[in-house]
Amino acid sequence: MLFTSQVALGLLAGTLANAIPTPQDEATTTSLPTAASTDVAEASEQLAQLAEYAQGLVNDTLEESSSKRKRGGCTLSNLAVRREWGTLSNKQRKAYTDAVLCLQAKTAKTPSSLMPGAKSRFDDWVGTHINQTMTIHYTGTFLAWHRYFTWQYEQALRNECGYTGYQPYWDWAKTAVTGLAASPILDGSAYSMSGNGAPVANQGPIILGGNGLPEIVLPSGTGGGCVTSGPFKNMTVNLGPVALGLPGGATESNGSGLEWNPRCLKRDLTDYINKRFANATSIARNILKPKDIWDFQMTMQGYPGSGDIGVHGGGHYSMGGDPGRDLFVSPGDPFFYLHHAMIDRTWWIWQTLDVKTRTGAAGISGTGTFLDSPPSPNTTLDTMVDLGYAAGPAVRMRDLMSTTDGPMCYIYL
Ligand SMILES: [Cu+2]
Repeated sequence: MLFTSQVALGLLAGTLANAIPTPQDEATTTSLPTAASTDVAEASEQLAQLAEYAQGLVNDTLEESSSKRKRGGCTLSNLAVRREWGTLSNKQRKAYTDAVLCLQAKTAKTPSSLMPGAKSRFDDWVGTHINQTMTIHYTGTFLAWHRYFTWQYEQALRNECGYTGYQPYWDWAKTAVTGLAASPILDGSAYSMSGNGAPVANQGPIILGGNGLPEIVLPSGTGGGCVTSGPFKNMTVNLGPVALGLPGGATESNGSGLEWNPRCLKRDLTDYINKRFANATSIARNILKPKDIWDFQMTMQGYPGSGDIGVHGGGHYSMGGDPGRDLFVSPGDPFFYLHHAMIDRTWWIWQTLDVKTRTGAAGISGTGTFLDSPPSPNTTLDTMVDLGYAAGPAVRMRDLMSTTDGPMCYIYL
């Protein structure tokens, strides 16, 4: 979607002018909420305000510097806008799922000698995530790695499958109100991301933790079986499982997860988890409370021992199923990318509240290993992020700290 810069300026300015009641507030954070409301309706309002602030700030920044970008050349005329699923037309929704099906029908780039189970281009992403799981979660790279991963996936949909839109996102706050299965994103229609799995009776609870971490017991959901409707009802999951949490507390694995293990896509939609860990209040709190990146990313993933799984875990586990409950294989459910776009959007909003600090060296905290075990060097702006056979090139952390000042150029509405 290429516009002349004047048209794009007009379009975006129009959108933002509608969203922001008092233009003089655009450049200041003083009118923004400072603490999350425990009332979810009020918290939703706060989130809308914060998102509008972020949009306004990026708009102003790009407007000022559109003729002399330092890096990347991101301007209002080539800015991609990622939208919430519910705001897309049926045609736009289908264009997205068609592109995902296209990626699943294309041959993998990963050599089968390295990963026999990687059958499709879609699997290249799953395999990369499996291979790197222990160095991209609870690490300094967590947010940036998943930002780049999702962005390259979006690029593949566009460049390899003719998709002309951008990566949509799942607003957890919306489904926490409507219920997952009733939302346009998961209602199982031809214009959804497919819906729940077939109901399985008498499922036990989900038990997280182990490895020395305290247990968290969560209820299972209303599905549990194979997805039966929508675009992904015939989808085959090829890779994994590696660490699949099953109702009742067992964990299932198939060695490294890299062998071919064809099976259906399962989901187990669990509204309780969505409402408890990823409602509007949880999101607003995650944006407003943490003053440094360590607190921000730990709140998001859940401080071990706190009993909280954060909005990141809240999203993954409210989806449930296989590979949804598998930390290693979770990108094998195409819904993963809508979840991680929302993770990225939350980080993006938080970053705009103090751009200089939060997109620079002080915006990184952590090391190269899961909870620093085994101990490893600190992640820095020069740490490389490499997506293996999914997509290149490998880039430095510094290229991933901003969505508009570097190789990427997008915002969220
Ligand atoms: Cu991940």
